[in-house]
Amino acid sequence: MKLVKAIDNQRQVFVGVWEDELVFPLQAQGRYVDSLSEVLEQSDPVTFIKKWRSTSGIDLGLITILAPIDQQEVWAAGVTYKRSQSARMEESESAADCYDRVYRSPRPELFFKASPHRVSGPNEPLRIRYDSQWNVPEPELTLVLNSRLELVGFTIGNDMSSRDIEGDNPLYLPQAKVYDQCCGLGPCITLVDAMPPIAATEISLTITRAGKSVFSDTIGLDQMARRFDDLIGWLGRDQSFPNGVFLLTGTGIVPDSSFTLAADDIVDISISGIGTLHNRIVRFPMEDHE
Ligand code: DO4
Ligand code: MG
Repeated sequence: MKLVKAIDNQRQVFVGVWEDELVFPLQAQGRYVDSLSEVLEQSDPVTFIKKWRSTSGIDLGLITILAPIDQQEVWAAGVTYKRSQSARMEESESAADCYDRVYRSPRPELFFKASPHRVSGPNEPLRIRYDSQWNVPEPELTLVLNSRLELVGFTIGNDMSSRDIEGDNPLYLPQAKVYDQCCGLGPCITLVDAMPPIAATEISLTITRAGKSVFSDTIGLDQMARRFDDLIGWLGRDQSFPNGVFLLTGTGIVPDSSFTLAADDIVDISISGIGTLHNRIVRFPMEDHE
């Protein structure tokens, strides 16, 4: 089952079940369910959805799909694939050892990625910081956790990253990672039961510039060096998430060091069982910030 958050042309926000070209809104006791948390917090989300799913669907063309988030925080894990470890060691000569050690340590790298207002949904712009010259998208399977830190579903995440800022000094990581429009999420949340076996799940990234593909790659989730339950356990150590939390699980795809994103590039990230997250890249000139 795939859940979306959407808005119709009357500005009504609702949560619905996505099937092919139709979305079936959830209507509980005569009102639209407009928060994903209301579903994700249920002890049995599937029963709740079956009970309140409308019988008539709305054509996808008549609504706008929003980022699948309410008030949740967004966190991310890093250096969970060999490719991320080697790319980071290359970009950060002075601190290469940090990345090697974190790849091997029991304690993973976990960092705060975004509050909801910094998140872009499908078809919304994602940004390159104006003070950075070397940028990449990071396509990441994203865990959807409720306030009890139960894994309820999966979505696609894009952990936009400024490689020159992080490479200059790892203490600049929050600036390389957190800014307006720094994180893509969507297009839907696939509930755990509907996800294909994790060992058969693939993540693909395509970057298109002026109509031509300039980068594409695919990685299997079986290449990830960490387990979901381990990451969730570390994330929940001595901290609570009253609204639930999203956890991006790290990238296994990093373009060669000669590649940087540019304004107007189109980024498509596909993950088996979820779909494709499509975004255009924007960058605002320095003058706009002075
Ligand atoms: O260590 C920096 C960030 C790593 C990261 O975001 C990733 O591996 O995906
Ligand atoms: Mg990342």
